[in-house]
Amino acid sequence: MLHAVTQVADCEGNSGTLLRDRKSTFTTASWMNSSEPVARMSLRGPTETRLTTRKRGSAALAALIDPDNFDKKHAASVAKSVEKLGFDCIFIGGSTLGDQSHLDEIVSAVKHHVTCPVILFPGNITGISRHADAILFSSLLNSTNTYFIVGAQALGAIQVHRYHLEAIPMGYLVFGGESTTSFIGQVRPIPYSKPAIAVMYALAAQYLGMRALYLEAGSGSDRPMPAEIVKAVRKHFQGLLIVGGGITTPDTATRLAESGADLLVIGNLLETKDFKQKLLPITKALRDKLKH
Ligand code: 1GP
Repeated sequence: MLHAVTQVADCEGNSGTLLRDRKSTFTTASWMNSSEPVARMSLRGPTETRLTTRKRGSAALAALIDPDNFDKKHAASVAKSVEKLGFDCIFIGGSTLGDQSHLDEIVSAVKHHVTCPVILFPGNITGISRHADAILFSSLLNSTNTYFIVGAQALGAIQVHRYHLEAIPMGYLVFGGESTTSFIGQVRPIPYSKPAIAVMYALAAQYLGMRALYLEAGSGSDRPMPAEIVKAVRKHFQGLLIVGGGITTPDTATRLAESGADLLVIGNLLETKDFKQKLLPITKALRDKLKH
């Protein structure tokens, strides 16, 4: 077939190629023209490997920093403190984040103060920063809006590709209807009384190739994830099982770890004045469990 090839430039002055034939016009964007090798997604990257190869027996801990509630100095100091307390990684993200330059500042500041992985936990395409070690490339599986299942992901994929970010494919399941995540993500919440529905979604995530699954009770929830749900999902999902929302006590943390969670996420507590005193018994309880 005969094509007329035309060089075009986008608004940043990067050139691309237009291929024309009688019936249709094909365009390639400038970001597609890189000759650098692309990471093979069938292989785990270094951050995912680090999270998945740690000693079993207890859950690891992730500290979630919501850029909307921190400036860079505060974020860096909290991240440094939680790493000292024994946290295994820092998540950075939020449901309402709009300012990407602020996110960049926070991620860079945190990266300079910790040695553990700094992982993006985006609620939308604004949650991507080139300075992170990896991104939870998540699909909000029980959203009613395809934008949160695959639309935002298609748009965000351009930047993930451009920045060579390590992508960790993850299914995201939201329980309870009271959280900001649930409202913004237009979620049809999974009822706590129906572990079978959670398992259905977990299996779907697994068969779709997702290597991580996040069970979300909602930030600040007064009803953290029930042990029954975590146990049922653990029995069926083989990948990295992340649980978060409303974890504020050593009892809740150990109950979720004993139920099979691999990684527990704590966010709200970091925003309180005496967060170190509140976190210490949680890290201690999980460490003690590891010894037994
Ligand atoms: C929210 O699961 C996380 O996405 C953390 O929840 O803020 O309640 O700790 P908390």
